[in-house]
Amino acid sequence: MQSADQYPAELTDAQRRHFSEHGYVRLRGVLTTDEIAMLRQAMARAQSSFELSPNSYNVTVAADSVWNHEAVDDRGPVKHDLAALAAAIRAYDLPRLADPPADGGTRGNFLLDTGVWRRVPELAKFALGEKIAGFSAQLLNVPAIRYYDDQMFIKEAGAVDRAAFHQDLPYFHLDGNCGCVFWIPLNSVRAGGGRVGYIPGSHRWHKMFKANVFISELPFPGAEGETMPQIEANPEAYGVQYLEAEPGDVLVHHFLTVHGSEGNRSNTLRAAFSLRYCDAELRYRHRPGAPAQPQHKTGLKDGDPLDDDIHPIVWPKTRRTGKGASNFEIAA
Ligand SMILES: O=C(O)CCC(=O)C(=O)O
Repeated sequence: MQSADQYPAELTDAQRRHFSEHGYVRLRGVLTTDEIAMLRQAMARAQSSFELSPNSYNVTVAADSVWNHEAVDDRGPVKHDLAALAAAIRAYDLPRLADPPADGGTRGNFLLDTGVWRRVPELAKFALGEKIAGFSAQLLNVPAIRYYDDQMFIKEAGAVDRAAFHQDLPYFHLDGNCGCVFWIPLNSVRAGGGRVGYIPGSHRWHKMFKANVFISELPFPGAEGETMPQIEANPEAYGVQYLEAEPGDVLVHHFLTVHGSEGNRSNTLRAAFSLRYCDAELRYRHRPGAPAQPQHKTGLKDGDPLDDDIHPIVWPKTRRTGKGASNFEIAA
């Protein structure tokens, strides 16, 4: 088997074709043991400073409050207005999406944080480095790549909350769809342990769906786009593909690919970083209803270039000027 140390910077035609046709691809064993160790260090640092983040959430605790009709802890002005979200969720009476807990298992938390690279130098070094940026350029087939942002998704043992099916673009303030997300697990992810599931070809549906509140199919108030079909009710009809993964593997999906995740019914942690890259030419476009991004630049108008410090150009290492929106060339 090929060692990740010798993993070619060049992706294979089959990998690029899979991404183009299906909207996702699993890159097996692409991270070295040193990279995995470094990312685990980054994860530990991110967790130990979780409370300091302007947009970290204990999703399980927040969801418990909402669905138990308790007051929600709305800490700090930059976080989501959880009280308003709670009111909307209760008004629509939509179920919380969760898998049944395993018999005798502990109950864990689903922890989410955004923009982790801004306070965790190990993650910044990796995310802004050439390896993943180079893969992005090949998958998106564009000459220059910008780092958009990241999220950290931790599902502790017994964190049975699911992530409702969604596309990522409706959460991003961008004027084109040419981007991809690298989902990097730091432990083995098996059936029932929090796998991500993708709908093959959904990036070619030519649809944008409303961003949802993540653990329920309720769209964010004011979100634009179509209503997401009820995929959870009938995953077979959509051909959902849940992927297992090992440390060293990286799953990549397109900004428009519909995906969601299982709860973690296992007795081990499931921790992943999700790194987002886009065509360097993309510009700002305000996305009504998308969650606030307290670490992004404020006051931008539609069509403004993105801020190079907040969304650095990572491929190649030279600066370019933006020429406007671009869309991924989708195979017919
Ligand atoms: O890690 C998860 O459970 C969800 C991941 C996800 O939805 C994403 O990376 O966009």
